[in-house]
Amino acid sequence: MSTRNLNIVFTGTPGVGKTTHCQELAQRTGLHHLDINDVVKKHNIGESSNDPDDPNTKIVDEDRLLDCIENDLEDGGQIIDWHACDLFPPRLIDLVCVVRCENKVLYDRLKKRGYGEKKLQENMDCEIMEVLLQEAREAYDEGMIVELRSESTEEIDSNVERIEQWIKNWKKDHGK
Ligand code: DAT
Repeated sequence: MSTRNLNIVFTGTPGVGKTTHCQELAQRTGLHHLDINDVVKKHNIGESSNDPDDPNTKIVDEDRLLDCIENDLEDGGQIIDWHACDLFPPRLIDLVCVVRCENKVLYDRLKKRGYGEKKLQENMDCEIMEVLLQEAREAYDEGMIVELRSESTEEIDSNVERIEQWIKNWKKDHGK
């Protein structure tokens, strides 16, 4: 059996609430919030897209990204925060949380973030078409995937409590 600590992925369309959940969960459990945006910046592994409507979006070389985080994942104890999930090797992942949000609420959040109309529509389509949920289902066993709704602050609390309990059980089962 693997001796590493557990790793959890939080994935979902931008704006659904991944970072908010990861920060809260890291604070409560002492696990490390591995924000992939920070890794991309730190190691300078994002190429600017050529899209004039979307100059801030970076295209990330996933092989280089994995090289940067592989040791952290091998050690475990990571709460991974990223809008994609299928690049993380299943043998290093214990739970995949797909954060979801109702269309109207998501639209308002992305508008507040200053997204232009095209980027906004692309992300709305991504949520409506359940792109990240499908990606998770194609990459991981169904039993490892949890869908979490994130429209209200009460939902953040109950989601975090639920995952915290899951972590406690995992640790007990793995003698940690
Ligand atoms: P993501 O990391 O998926 O891009 P985020 O955590 O930065 O999303 O959240 C985007 C914004 O929405 C941020 O202002 C916090 C707010 N938010 C997220 N989930 C929420 C919830 N369940 N209740 C209230 N606000 C929420």
